[in-house]
Amino acid sequence: MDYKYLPDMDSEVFALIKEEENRQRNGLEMIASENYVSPAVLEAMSSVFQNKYSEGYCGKRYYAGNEVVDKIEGLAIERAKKLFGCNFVNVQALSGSPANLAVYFALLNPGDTVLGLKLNHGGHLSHGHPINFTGKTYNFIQYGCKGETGIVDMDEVEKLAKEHKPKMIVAGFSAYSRDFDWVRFKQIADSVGAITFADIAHVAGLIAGKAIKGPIEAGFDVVTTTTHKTLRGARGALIMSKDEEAAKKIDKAVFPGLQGGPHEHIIAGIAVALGEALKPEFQTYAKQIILNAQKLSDELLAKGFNIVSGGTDNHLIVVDLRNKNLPGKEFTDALDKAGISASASTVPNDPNPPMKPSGIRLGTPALTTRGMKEAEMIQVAEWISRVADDMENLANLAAIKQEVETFAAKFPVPGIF
Ligand code: DSN
Repeated sequence: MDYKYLPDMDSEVFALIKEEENRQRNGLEMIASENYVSPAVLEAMSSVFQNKYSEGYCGKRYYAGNEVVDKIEGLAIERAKKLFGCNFVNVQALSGSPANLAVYFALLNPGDTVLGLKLNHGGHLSHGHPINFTGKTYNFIQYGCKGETGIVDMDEVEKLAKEHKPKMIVAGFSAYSRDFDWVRFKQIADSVGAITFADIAHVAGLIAGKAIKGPIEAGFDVVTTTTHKTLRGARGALIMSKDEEAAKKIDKAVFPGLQGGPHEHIIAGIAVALGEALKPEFQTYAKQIILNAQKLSDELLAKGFNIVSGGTDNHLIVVDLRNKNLPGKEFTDALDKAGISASASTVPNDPNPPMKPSGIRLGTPALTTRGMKEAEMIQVAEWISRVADDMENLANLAAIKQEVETFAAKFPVPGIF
């Protein structure tokens, strides 16, 4: 971005923005939930929509002066409907957890029984973890992966559904690398009369880019997603639903139930990103993300790393580091010193607690946005392996960081000039 006013008006903030630009440009961003938005998305996010209060929905706002806001929010909604093939969309939820909260608040009563994937098998806090609001408010029963396979045990989902007769089944994840069997989830839910709710935050861009199948075509009732991961938009969320009755309840849950004024400048940035995702180039991007993740997985396997489930169908891999005797958190710290940003992750049936997990999660959406392809993944795997071989050696890490920086300079980051 070109900064015209900040350098003089607030040199302190400007310096920090430049510092963060350098960090993002010089390193390799492999946190699976992160990405780089386009300069057009950045511009829309910093527009004058920031100045407006617009509680309510299109055509029904509490304050005056929302005729243009109605148009931008309406545009975001129409683009989301077209991209995902859904009937109703709410674009006001501030991010993924608030979006999920709105769905529960709209469609459940406290104490209702819900099925969700365990956090340490790849699920999300908002899918019923006991320390989360969701786990404290609803009666979550958690399903997991089958044995050591790293693949969701659909027979267990069916068994738990028949036993507990949940009001809702949540299908979704934040650290899971295999295709979700949306069709079987729907069949199981239908057999016990449960509402189907999918959280596709991680893979929304892959679904939008037609690289993998999604839950809407499988007939799910409600689907939420953040907008800033593989979908590569401003940081917010979409709540998509199939029928009008549910959509009305969800709108009411978001506002006035949980939130006040929506962030219309962010909704403008989401509209721009959805427009980008509707273009054919986005489909090429989505497919390349997966090819890159699969190549990275193959390369790491060849170097003796243990990949949960043996590979990936999406944008991420979870590496079980127990055979390498490397703790996940310390390994991500070492990678960071070598210029590679990743997140520590539990592995299925992890013997260690979430704050000291046995694995790491690596993703390819951000590297793919920079134009990297399979050939570059070979090099990236080589650096990861070199860090693992001599993690305590600061000179080794500094030398890799230097190489990473020279390499990264060849791949521009959108929005950083
Ligand atoms: N923080 C996100 C992730 O990294 O998956 C989920 O909320």
